[in-house]
Amino acid sequence: MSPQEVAKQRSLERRTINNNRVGLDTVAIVGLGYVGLPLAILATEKGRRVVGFDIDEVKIAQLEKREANFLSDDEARSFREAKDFTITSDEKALDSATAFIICVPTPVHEDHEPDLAPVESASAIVGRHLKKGDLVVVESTVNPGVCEKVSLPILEKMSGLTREDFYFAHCPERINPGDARWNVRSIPRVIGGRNLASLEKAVTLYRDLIDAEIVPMRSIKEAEAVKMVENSFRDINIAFVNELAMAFDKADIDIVNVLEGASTKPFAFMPHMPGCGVGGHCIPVDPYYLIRYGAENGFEHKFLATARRINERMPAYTVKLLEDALQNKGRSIQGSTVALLGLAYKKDVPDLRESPALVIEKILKERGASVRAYDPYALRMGGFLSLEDTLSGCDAAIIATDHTLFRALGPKNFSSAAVDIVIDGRNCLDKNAFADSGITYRGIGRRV
Ligand code: SAJ
Repeated sequence: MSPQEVAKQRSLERRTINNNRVGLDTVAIVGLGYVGLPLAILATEKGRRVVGFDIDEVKIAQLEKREANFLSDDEARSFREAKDFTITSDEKALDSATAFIICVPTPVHEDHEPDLAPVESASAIVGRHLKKGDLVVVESTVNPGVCEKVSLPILEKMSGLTREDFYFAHCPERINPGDARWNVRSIPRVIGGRNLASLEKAVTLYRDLIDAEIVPMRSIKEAEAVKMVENSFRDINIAFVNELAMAFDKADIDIVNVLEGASTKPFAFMPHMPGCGVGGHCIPVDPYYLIRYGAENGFEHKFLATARRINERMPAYTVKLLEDALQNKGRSIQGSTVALLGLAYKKDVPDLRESPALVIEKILKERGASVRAYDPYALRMGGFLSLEDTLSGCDAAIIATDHTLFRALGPKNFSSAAVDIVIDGRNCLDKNAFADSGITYRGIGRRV
């Protein structure tokens, strides 16, 4: 950006530009999942006419009943009451929109290579309905450069317009599923624009939608990098405490007590918790994007790759803890019956994407155990419907997700089902309660 543009941008940071609100009254949200649906509902609350589009007709049929099991109570109520909210998989409905927000997932392939197909197809869909003067914002988490190298050319090709004819920006989503405090309305956001005009247009829209700080970045690439850094920061810090947990366990040092101690330092320490693995479609995925991006630029991200390997091995480490405990009792995994408590990738959400619990289940079955899985947020067809049913007749239990229901469990809950080994994969139980209980308690980096 030229010094004049930087100066102009600085002025942008100091003032809101209401005059740009005009022409952005009909907002289309493309992708109605964890990111897109809460944003669409918020836009309706802010008086926008909203077109919610998703290619998944089954999801659309469900949403037409104004139901979605991942919304907060407030969002669910707003969703039921929302006026001027078209929910469709019919592309034609996008013709009326003047602003398009792309909120599709960015997974990786089996080989951990980035899978940009959803972003490409969403860009093509928007491109077919793009008009002069419209705004397109990509919220999907992508590598630096993807918005301008992948999405923008597709928008131009499908619309027959050039990038000078419309506005283009990136505002990476920061949705934190299951978080009661931080949500789409309250999480500050960063935005990068293809040029200053695009930045102004996008900042104006988001300052109107979001009740939190909207921070302009100097480029789309910087905004893309911000999100990659945030999520990779989390993954490496989790890997650090997971490695510490495994090391300290051999020295009989309780990692949870140590982290609580370190958290008393009022500066320069952010606690992360060890556990049986890192799930969800963000934290275990985004570092691979950055690793790929580094390679494209001739740089090898050894640190990120190492952190990924450590976190990916935590499910197997958790099963190893069970194996050791069984062996200490002269038993083996082969032929044992194990209760797997929790399938979701994190606490109090119904989301199983990349969940470590599913990896633990797979390993247990490969090792010849029969697994009785139970998750109150993700009940399986024909599966166990209660904790008691799940535990009865089991040799051991593994807690893979620290749902509130499981956090309250104590030795009695297990002894009443004759379960004498508990592997706490989320260190969420009161370990001291297991002392003298006759039940073997092992956590990740802690034991009785
Ligand atoms: N986990 C640990 N130890 C910790 C924290 C988390 O083992 O100390 C595990 C969790 O159990 C879970 C996984 O990591 O399996 C990820 O959970 P999470 O709560 O850290 O993250 P997500 O995937 O639900 O949401 C993240 C958030 N990113 C960051 O916190 C940096 C959210 O803000 C992003 O918007 C979201 O990814 C996304 O969509 O990118």
